[in-house]
Amino acid sequence: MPDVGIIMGSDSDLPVMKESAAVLEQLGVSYEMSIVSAHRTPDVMYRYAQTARTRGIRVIIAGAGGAAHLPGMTAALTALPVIGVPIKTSTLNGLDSLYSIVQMPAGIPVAAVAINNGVNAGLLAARILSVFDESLSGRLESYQRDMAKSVEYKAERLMSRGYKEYLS
Ligand code: RP5
Repeated sequence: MPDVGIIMGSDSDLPVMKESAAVLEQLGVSYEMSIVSAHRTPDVMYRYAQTARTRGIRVIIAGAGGAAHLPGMTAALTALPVIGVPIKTSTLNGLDSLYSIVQMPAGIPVAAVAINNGVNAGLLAARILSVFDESLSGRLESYQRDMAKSVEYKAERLMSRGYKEYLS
């Protein structure tokens, strides 16, 4: 059974949510992906959240846009950690999604990442799982080291070549 359940309100969220899947794949973390809408398929959301733990899921990533109730409602229906991804909307730029996800009432926590930041949702899920998994923790540390190296490489290039050549 996969460790992470990635759900989203619509297939229109997939371009963002695939980034969670991609980083989990890179880190060797198993996941499943599905479309579960709090408004269009509320029964499916109930079933998904209430059976997630017994199916072996340990962390849920839920992406939603607009009146983004999926992460909060999922967190209300399970005690598993839920990470919400606010999807950028065309009308309110994703602020609606962000506020819907982040303004949870006391008692029902949802971790919220930045608007459209599917990568960080995947990384946070992996970090949660790594608390009891030394090998995964090592892979996360190596991910961070690689990231630092790539920034250092860019800094050296910018310093040695100047900004005009760097940008050309
Ligand atoms: C939300 O409504 C979804 O998460 C999506 O971000 C938004 C729009 O959905 P579609 O109309 O594109 O299916 O439930």
